[in-house]
Amino acid sequence: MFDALSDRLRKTLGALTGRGRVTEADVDAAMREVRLALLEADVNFKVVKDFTARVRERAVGADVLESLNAGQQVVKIVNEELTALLSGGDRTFHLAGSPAVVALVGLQGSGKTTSAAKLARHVVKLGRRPLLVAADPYRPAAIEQLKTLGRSLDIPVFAAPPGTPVPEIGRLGLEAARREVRDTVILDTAGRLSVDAVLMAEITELTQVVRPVETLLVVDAMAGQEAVGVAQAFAAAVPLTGLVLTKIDGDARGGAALSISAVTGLPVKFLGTGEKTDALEPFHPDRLAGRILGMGDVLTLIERAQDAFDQKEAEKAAAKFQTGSFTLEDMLEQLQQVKKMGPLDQLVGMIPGMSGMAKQAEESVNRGDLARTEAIIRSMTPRERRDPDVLNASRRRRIATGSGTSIAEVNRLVKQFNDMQKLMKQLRGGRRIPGMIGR
Ligand SMILES: Nc1nc2c(ncn2[C@@H]2O[C@H](COP(=O)(O)OP(=O)(O)OP(=O)(O)O)[C@@H](O)[C@H]2O)c(=O)[nH]1
Ligand SMILES: [Mg+2]
Repeated sequence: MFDALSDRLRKTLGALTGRGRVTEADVDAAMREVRLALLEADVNFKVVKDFTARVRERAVGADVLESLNAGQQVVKIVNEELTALLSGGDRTFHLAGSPAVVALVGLQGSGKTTSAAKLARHVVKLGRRPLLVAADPYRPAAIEQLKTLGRSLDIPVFAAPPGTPVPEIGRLGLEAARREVRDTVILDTAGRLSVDAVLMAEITELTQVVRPVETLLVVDAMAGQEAVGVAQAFAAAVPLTGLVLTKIDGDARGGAALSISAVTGLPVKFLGTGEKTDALEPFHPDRLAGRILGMGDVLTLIERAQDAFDQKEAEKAAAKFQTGSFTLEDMLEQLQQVKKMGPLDQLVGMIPGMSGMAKQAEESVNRGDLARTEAIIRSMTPRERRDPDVLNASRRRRIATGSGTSIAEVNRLVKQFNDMQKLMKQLRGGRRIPGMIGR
């Protein structure tokens, strides 16, 4: 998502930074391009109009245009305003109350049930004991879906007998939470195909009974402009505290999702980035703005790395590197760690100045480069992994066959590894390469 928008904005802004002097006319031309890019990405037209007007006003200010790095300053203003656009409201995820009650509402299929499970997992990480409550009594399959998710996460799910009115389910859910000493209740409510009065009345009544500290509207980021209207209707009927934007991993233009917060004033609290229960990210407007403008997203990258990398293992690997005892076995281990961080093209796209390389990385992934490297190492015996010097022609042929690759590929990997060892030796020799293993 946001790829097309990102491409266009980067091109426009790139032209601006590359220029020695920037005139008011240059700014106007760039803003026309920015406006088109945003409209084409399906951002709400009023939001676009306000946005470009604000950027222009700041950019044509005398001290900007006369400065030596005017182009960069304009880009910085775009970045700041885009961040501000996404920053509406209080983004803190509040968990006050005993139990703290979080209710999820939204249209059918927007991702409520999935997000309920994701949030439950999220609060477990915060050290809490959640209870999931199935407040969608109309479809037995809906209850079953939540139970399955709960089971997979080892989180209890409360469901009331069929026919129980929704507000009563809420009340019973709270009772169950107190009984089972659960400090967080996450309510999964039923969706409708469109906003209707009965649904709104039901949710209003439910929130009056359970008094959620967070009532989050779950919005499918793939939905177009109508999502903005839906959000407004929900906001008018229920005291919403924020938004969860789901399916951010999809390939829709995403502009509508960018508009909802600006139009309703509701903060985006979480992003859903995949179908699995770990695909939930707290929302950081500055990071998303940076990602869209191709400025990378180093903070998210660092967080993911911290999540995926075992600190002890990383230190061990670094130590091995320094003593020159890093083997192919260790390389395989490191490959696993990188894989845990997520798709390589996404990772590369997060590094500033590298988003252009994301495509290359994607191609490399599509060609299966990593997987082939892994297959080659896996086809080696432990001895070969520790000491690639024993790899004669017949061993290499066996490995190529075993891994479904070619002898040329095996040779290339061994050569890469030998080059790396040379580098390790140089490091040991005291010649430090700046920026490598910074310890
Ligand atoms: N790719 C992707 N798929 C998602 C995400 N969130 C939910 N989905 C998928 O969207 C579909 C609907 O999700 P549900 O959680 O069942 O939606 P719901 O709002 O509970 O639906 P109803 O209960 O029928 O109103 C499922 O196939 C989910 O796997 C996400 O962040 N990314
Ligand atoms: Mg559901």
